[in-house]
Parts: sequence; structure tokens; C-alpha cells
Amino acid sequence: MEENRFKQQMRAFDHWKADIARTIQQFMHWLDSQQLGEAEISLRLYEAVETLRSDRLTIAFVAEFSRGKTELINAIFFSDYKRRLLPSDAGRTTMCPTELFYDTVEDEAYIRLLPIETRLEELSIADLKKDPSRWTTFPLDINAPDRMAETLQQVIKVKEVPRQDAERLGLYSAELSASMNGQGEPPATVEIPQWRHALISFPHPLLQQGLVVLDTPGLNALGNEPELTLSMLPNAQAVLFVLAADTGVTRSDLDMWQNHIRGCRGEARAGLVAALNKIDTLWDDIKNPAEVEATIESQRRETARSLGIEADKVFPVTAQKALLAKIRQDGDLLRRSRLLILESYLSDNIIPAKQAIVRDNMIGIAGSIFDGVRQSFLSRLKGVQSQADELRGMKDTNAEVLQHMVKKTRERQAAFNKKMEHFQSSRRVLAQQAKIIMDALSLVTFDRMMGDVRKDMEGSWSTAGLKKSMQTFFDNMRDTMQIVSRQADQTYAVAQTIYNKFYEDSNFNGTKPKMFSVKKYSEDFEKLYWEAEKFRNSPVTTMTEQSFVVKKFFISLGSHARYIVSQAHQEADNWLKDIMHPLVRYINEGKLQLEQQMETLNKVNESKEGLQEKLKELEAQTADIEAQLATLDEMDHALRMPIGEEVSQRQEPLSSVA
Ligand SMILES: Nc1nc2c(ncn2[C@@H]2O[C@H](COP(=O)(O)OP(=O)(O)OP(=O)(O)O)[C@@H](O)[C@H]2O)c(=O)[nH]1
Ligand SMILES: [Mg+2]
Repeated sequence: MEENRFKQQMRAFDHWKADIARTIQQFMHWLDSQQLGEAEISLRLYEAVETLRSDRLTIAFVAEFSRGKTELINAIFFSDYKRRLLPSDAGRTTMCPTELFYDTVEDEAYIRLLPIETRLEELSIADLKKDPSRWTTFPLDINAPDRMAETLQQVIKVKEVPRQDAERLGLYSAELSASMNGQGEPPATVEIPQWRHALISFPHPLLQQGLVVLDTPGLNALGNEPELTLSMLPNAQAVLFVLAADTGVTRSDLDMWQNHIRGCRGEARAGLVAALNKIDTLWDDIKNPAEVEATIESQRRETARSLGIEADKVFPVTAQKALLAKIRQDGDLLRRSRLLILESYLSDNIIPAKQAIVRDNMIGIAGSIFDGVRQSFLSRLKGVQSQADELRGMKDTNAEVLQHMVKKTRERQAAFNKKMEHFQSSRRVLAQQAKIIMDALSLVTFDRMMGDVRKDMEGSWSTAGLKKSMQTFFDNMRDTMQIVSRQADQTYAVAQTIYNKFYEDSNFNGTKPKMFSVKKYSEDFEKLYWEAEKFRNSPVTTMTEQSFVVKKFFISLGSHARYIVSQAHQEADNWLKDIMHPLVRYINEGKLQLEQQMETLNKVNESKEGLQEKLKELEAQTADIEAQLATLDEMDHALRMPIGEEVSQRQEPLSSVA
């Protein structure tokens, strides 16, 4: 059977990342060989390689219970194991959000489970992930599939607890239960999931190449764990919403879609796909294939209409038959399951979109360093060439003219030093401005603000309290972004003045300081705001007034906002460190050139042979600089290679890049 297209694309993506990582490493060595490997730059490039290495592509599966999410995951990704790897069964099966990935640091197969009781704590799941001791870990023996499948059954574990405990954990509400099950005596005990979250590290090639699959439980898991909707789903490259052909689009499917899914992908709904699963229930031996086809087509259109998306974003499939077909290597059944159409869509759209983001990011980091280095090489080349020209013109110069030239060079050196003084004092102004920006974006400031908002909210964990606090919180964040934006503009203006001062009477041209924009972060906050508004107004929240859920929600909100601020802080910090870089490099070059000029003049002063000697030296230098520029261009070209055109001859995975 033809190799899964998704796998091919993921492998190509992995090789592409390896190529880029190698180019960056080659560049780092080259910088060292040219004595240009400044610590700051090396660190940034090193981080870029690390980013590539830890890059992950997440696909999340969400739906009401029993729509076939887990079966779909088994069929798309894990059919090689010739069995149903993750537990999938009738009724509620998956009890906690489950992330499948590969832990390249520990390099081990395991399932790690977070006890449900951690819901009582103030830490978010993202925080808890940093502390393995809080999780229960079971090793997975990948050579014993039966035992492994047995261990994986942990994700469906439940337990019976007194109703009060369930209430305390925010997993039971009398109002909600009554609205679903009618009035009556509240139960003494309630069944709740044993685990809150599961991490499965598994050495599957796709996962080793950076794929993360997020399986979620149906039945209000999204409402219970706000972190899913606030950060996990928005951060996934693709969200696959699963419906089932035998049930059609039910009220609860629609609620979930409208309250949690549709909005989490922004206006463009990028990466949002719907699968209409279980089309085998529409197969009918009495009908002819064209009739069956027509029924499926009409359900697809109907589904698209209910969800308000285009019909070509709805993929009719049958996960169960696809898994069976793959296990039995039955090409005809696989074709009828239509799974390959969905797989192709995922590989042709999701992977390239992700690749484009990674590429832009890498060009943003390494590309600007390339530019800066090229600039200084070009100006070095210009300096050497003009020195050589001068020398050639000096062949018949008399001592008097030479003296005059020495004098002029001394003057230029003095003028240069004066400019340096001005430069140093403007740098101090710049540093003051930078401090305002860094203070505004500091996590200490953020935590203090968050603490104040929380204090205000203490004792009123209600939707009304939430409304007020959210107002204060988002107003504060908007203010912060405004301050940063204004200061960044001013800083940029100051930097530009400093640059212009040097431009005035020199051959320094080309590189300009970069700008910094808070737009991306403001947009993130705007998205978070709408997500929060939706949560506040969602039926579950308003109906139950569960202080627990509100509190949980607020913690997730804070944790996500903190992440946005830390990202902005990081980018601003890099920007501020970089802003003067091209100029500093230019200054160093300029100084060197003037010194060399003096040295040349002195040599020529000594003897006519000195002139010839120096000229030869300059010609050799020119050739060397030109060769280095060619090397630099080659590396730059490799970095910026449009996606799809790269020729990876090495065919080694990223993990093998030392
Ligand atoms: N007929 C048919 N049954 C399917 C198909 N896909 C899944 N099922 C069955 O539907 C049931 C539910 O599948 P799961 O994969 O456990 O569903 P889920 O969405 O993960 O459900 P939860 O984990 O409870 O949220 C299982 O019994 C599957 O065998 C399909 O394509 N056709
Ligand atoms: Mg499941």
C-alpha cells in the first residue's frame, strides 16, 4: 500500500528543519572563523537551532463523546501497530485530555498522568508540566503491544467519590445535573475521571519528528478545563472537529462548536477542519454506490450548513473501516473509507502552513544577522578597495603630499572619536527608554497587577465578579501595550537619529535600525478577550454560577496572559539588544579602516617598495573578502530557500544534527 502522505510530508518537513539547523550551525562556525562570533549573536543562533529542534506541530481532536476521535487518531497515525492502540469504545471512553508526543529529552516511552485532585491547586497544567514529580508515570514497553495497550487504558480510568468531593473539584453541579437528568434526589456518590491530563511519550516516527496529537474527552471537558480552550486549542496548528454520520449534528455538537471551537481559530478559522465520521453506517448493500454517494454528499452539505463552514472543509470518513483496511492492507476498503482524502488535506495544508511560520521565524532571527554581517563585509571591502585606489594614485606622490595625507587621516580619526563620544551619550538615552519598555513588560509587574486583580475578586468568584475583574485586567493589558508601543516608537526615532548622524558624512548606507511592533501581542490579547467573553456568557457558566469553574478559568487566563507578556518581553529585549548592532559593527570597521590607512601611509613614507608590498596585501585582502561574501551568500541562500525547492541530499533526520 502507498505510504501515508502525511508521513511523507512530515519527514520532508523534518529534513527541511535539519537543513536549516545545519546552515545555521555552519554560519556559527564561519562567524567564529572570522572572529565575528560575538556572545550575544552566538546565543541567538544557538537558540534558533534549539527552537528548530523542539519545534512541534499539534493537531487537536475535539468532539462530543463517542464520535470517534480516538478511533480516528488510531487510524491516521497508529495503524502500523496493527491494532487499536488507544482505547476507543462505545459510550464515554477517553476521560482526560491526552497528548501524544515524543519526549526527546528523556528519550523514553511512558505515560504520565496528572491526578484529578490537582484541579484544586492554583497552578495551570502548563506549570505542572514543568514538574514531573507531580505526575504518576508508568513506563511503556513498546515491544509488548498488549501490555502497552493495557497500560494506556489509564486514560479511561474513573473513580467513584462522594458528591461533595466532586463538587469541590468542580466536576459536579446540582443545577447542571438537574438540567440534564431531571429533578430528584442528588446522588451520594459521583463518578469522576481519575486523571486530569495524560502525556504519552511514544517513539513513533511522526511523534519523533515533532508531531503532537491531542485527544480530548467529549462531554463538557472543554468547559471543565478552560486551559484547553484558552491555550491548547488556539496553539494547535489544526483542530479537527469530529461529528458522526449516525447521529448527525446534535444540539450538544452545535453547542460545543459555537461555544468553544469556532472562535478559537480567529476570524479566518485557519486550520479548522470537520470530519463527518462513521459514514459506513450509511453504506447500504441494497442501494447502488451512486445512491450511497449521494446520501453522503447531502449529509456533508447539511453538516457544513449547520456549522457555517464551506462544504470542502467537511470530510466524510469512516475511521473504523479505515483502521481495519490499513491493518488488513485492503486497498479497496481504504479507498471507500475516504480517510486518505482527509490525510492529504492535513498534509497539504497544515504542514506547509506550519513550515511557513517556522521559516519566517528563522529568517527573522538568522536573516537579520546575515544582513548585518554582510553589511560590514561590504563596507570592509569598500574600505580596502578605496585604500588600494589611493595607493595606486600615490605611486608618484612626493613627500609633501604624503605629509598632507597623514594630516588629513589624523583629522578624520579625531572627528571619528568625537562622533564616538556623541554615540556613547545617545546610547545612554536609549538605555533609559529601553528600561521603561522592559519594566512595562516585566513579569514582576505583571504578577503584581494580576495579584491586585485577584485580591479584588477574592470572595466573589461569580460571573458578575469575573466581569468586573476581566474589565480591569484587559484595560490594564491594553494600557501596557500602549505604553510599550509609544516607547518603542520613540526609541526607534532616537535610534534613527543616531544612525543618521553617522550617515551624514560617511559611506555608511543600507542598514537601518529595525522597528518593534506590539501588534501581534495586542491581537493575542484581543483574541483572549473574546475567548473570555465567550466563556463568561456561555450557558454552562451563566447557568451554574460555579465559583470553581470561574476560579479555574481565571487562573488559566492569567497563565496564558503571562505567557503572551513573556513572549513580548523576550522579543523587545532582543530588539533592544539588536537595534544598535549594525552601527556598532560599522563603527568598529570604520575605526579599523582608519588605523589601517595610517599604517599604509607610514609604510609608503618609509619606501616605495613598501607601497608595492601594501598594494599586494590589499589585493589579497580584497580577494579574501569577496570569497567570504560568496560563502555568506551561499548560506543565506540556503536559509531563504523557498519551501518545496530545497534539495536535501543528506536525508538525515533533525535528531541527528549534532
Ligand atoms: N460504525 C462505526 N463506528 C465507529 C467509527 N469510528 C468509531 N466508531 C465507534 O464509535 C465508538 C466511539 O469511538 P471513540 O473513538 O471511542 O470515540 P471518542 O470520540 O474518542 O469518544 P470519547 O473518548 O468518549 O470522547 C467506538 O465503539 C468506535 O468503535 C466508524 O467509522 N464507524
Ligand atoms: Mg476517545
